Formats: sequence, structure tokens, C-alpha cells
Amino acid sequence: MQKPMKTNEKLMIRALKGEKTERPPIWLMRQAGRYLPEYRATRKEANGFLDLCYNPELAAEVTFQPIRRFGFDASILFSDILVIPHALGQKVWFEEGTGPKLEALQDAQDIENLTLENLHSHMAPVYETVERLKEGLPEETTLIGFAGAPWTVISYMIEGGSSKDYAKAKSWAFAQPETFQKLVDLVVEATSLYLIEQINRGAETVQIFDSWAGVWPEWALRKWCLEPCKRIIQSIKAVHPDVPVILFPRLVGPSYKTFALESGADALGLDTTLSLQWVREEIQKHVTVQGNLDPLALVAGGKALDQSIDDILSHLSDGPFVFNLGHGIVPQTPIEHVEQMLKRVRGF
Ligand code: 1CP
Repeated sequence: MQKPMKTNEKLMIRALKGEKTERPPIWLMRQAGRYLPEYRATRKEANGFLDLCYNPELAAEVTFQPIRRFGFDASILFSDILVIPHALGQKVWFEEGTGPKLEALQDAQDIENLTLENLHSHMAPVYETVERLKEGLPEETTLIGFAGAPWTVISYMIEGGSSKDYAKAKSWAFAQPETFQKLVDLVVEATSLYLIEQINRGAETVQIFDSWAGVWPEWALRKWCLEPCKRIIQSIKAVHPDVPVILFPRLVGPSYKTFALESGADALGLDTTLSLQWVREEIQKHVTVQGNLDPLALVAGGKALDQSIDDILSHLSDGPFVFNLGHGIVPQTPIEHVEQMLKRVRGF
């Protein structure tokens, strides 16, 4: 998969298309957020978190903040994965301190009541944010659009918020696979249309977050995570064959190989637990890899941080690679540690 040619595309895009780049591009999942004082200030100006997501001026502002401060190679649209259920007609709100809340789906009728009809009108402010970013980002910075994967989004739709064990959502899938499949199909369609429109408006790549993929038996992982993501990627590629897609099937262990071979993604986001040697031998031959610094090593800083970074770079920088975290940055992350990390990755 390693291609020696150097095109005049941006660093991040070249890496996603399978090139071993002169240095690894770097960005961080959740790079806009509460660890930044400027984010906390803008967040106060908005009328709650969802309002921030639907305010193009403020959403663009918080997307620019980490780029101004750190000069990352890529910038991820500021929004949330839960705008999809919201656009389908489900009640969604954010409670300070407790996170996302939804009016949980209870039965097949609740699924019937959801609709794709208002998708694009609901998302109009998000699309406008994408256009503002396209316009305002430095020309070397790659704009990433994103959405949640169907399973991860549906887990919130059925649980009504975050969950430790996904008991309601998984029980529904096991006991009533036909109605669960209907919900998956609807979310696949909505997510495909949403991501394609983000690309139409200026996103240069998109990332699909399957953050809670790692909870299924192998056959169910295929049915409820791999297949839906594969369908979304096929829909995107049918319209935008040259736009690379990143998939983050978190905590799926050895099934990362199945995702590398079968999902159609150009790049896989690695969680923190994978063996780097195994990734180098079994995954990086097939797709670009992105990751996987432990967000808590970034909190710790010092030697633990330097050693973690060196370990990742020494294993993965011989092939197509994007430096990132293995999951989102956490609010208690010291800004100096982000600077320490950037210096080390760029100096490698
Ligand atoms: O300001 C605040 O208090 C809200 C914190 C916050 C932020 C900054 C939430 C609530 N969402 C976001 C933005 C966000 N969410 C982005 C764009 C910003 C960026 O990356 O720079 C992205 C890509 C997401 C994606 C997201 N939201 C995921 C997938 C990624 C992951 O971290 O696994 C998930 C699971 C969510 C749901 C969600 N939204 C917010 C929170 C706190 C959560 C997670 C709740 C949980 O753990 O269940």
C-alpha cells in the first residue's frame, strides 16, 4: 500500500492515501474542547452545547482555536455525533456535567416516527460552518468532516444517553433484529447523506466514529458495525471516489484486521490497546493507520509521554501514518503537554 510518489496534495491527504510522508501529520480527536481556556470562553457565549453546534460563527471559532494555538495539520469540524438523532426528530439535550440526554426510543413505533425529511434543513447551520472553515483555515490545513457510526449513535438513541453496558440497545438487537435493522438502515442513510453534503461543502476527508464498537461478539460486530460502516463508505465513494475516509472502530481488537480488509476505509483510527508491532505487520500493509497515544499519557506528561510517543513513532512511521490520540483528549490535559508532544512528533 506504500506509494513513494509525492503529489502536491496536503500532507494529511497524502498520508491518508497511503503515502509514507516526510513527517507524520498530526491532529487530536476532540482537539477543540474544554482543555482550552478559549473554548471555555466561547462556550459561555453560546446558549448551551447544542446551540454552539448549530451556531456557524461560534462553531467555526472553536474549530479554529486549536489550529491557531498549535498549528495542527488537520482541523475537525466542531459538532457532535448526536446531531443525527436530533435531525431525525428525536429529542436531544445536554445537561451540564452529566453529558448527552435523549428521549429514549422504546419500540418499533418510535422508529417509525423518525424521518429523513428534515435532515438537510436541520443540518444547514452545520454545513454553513463547514463552508466558513473551508474559507478561513490556513491552506496547508486539511478539513475533516465527521459523523458517528450507526451503532455508536444508536446506542445513545436507545439508552437515552451514555451507558456502561449498552444493555437496552444490545438486548433490542439480539431480541428484535428486524426492527433494529430498520433503525440501522435509517441511520446509515442519514449519515451517508450528511457526510456527502459535508464533502460537497468543503470537507476534504471524513472520519466515522464507532467509539463503542468493542462490545459485540464477532458475528454481531460484523452485522451491526462493519456492514453499516461499509455501506456508508460505499455511498460516499460512489459520489466522491477520491475523498479518503477514516474509520475508528474502537476496541475491536483482532477484528481491526477485518475492518482493514473489508470496510473500504482508507485509514483506521487505532485505539490505545493495540500491539504496535501487530499493527505494523497486519494492518498498515492494507490501510493508513492513525493514533494511538493514550490520552492519559498526555495528561501525565514527562517521561511517560516521551516514551509513549517514541514507541508509536518507531513502530508506525515507516508506513502511511497519522499521529493522533487513541481516544479523545480529556479536559484536564495541560496545554504544555500538548506542546511537548508536538515538539517531539515534529522533531522525530
Ligand atoms: O463543552 C462541553 O461541555 C461539551 C463537551 C463536548 C465536546 C467538546 C461534547 C459533548 N461533544 C464535543 C464535540 C465533539 N464530539 C467533536 C468535535 C470536536 C473535536 O473533535 O475537536 C467530536 C468529533 C465529537 C464526537 C463524539 N461525541 C463522540 C465520538 C468520539 C469519542 O469521543 O468517542 C461521542 C461518543 C460523542 C458523544 C458525546 N458528546 C459530548 C460528550 C461528553 C459525549 C460523550 C459522552 C459519553 O462518554 O458517552
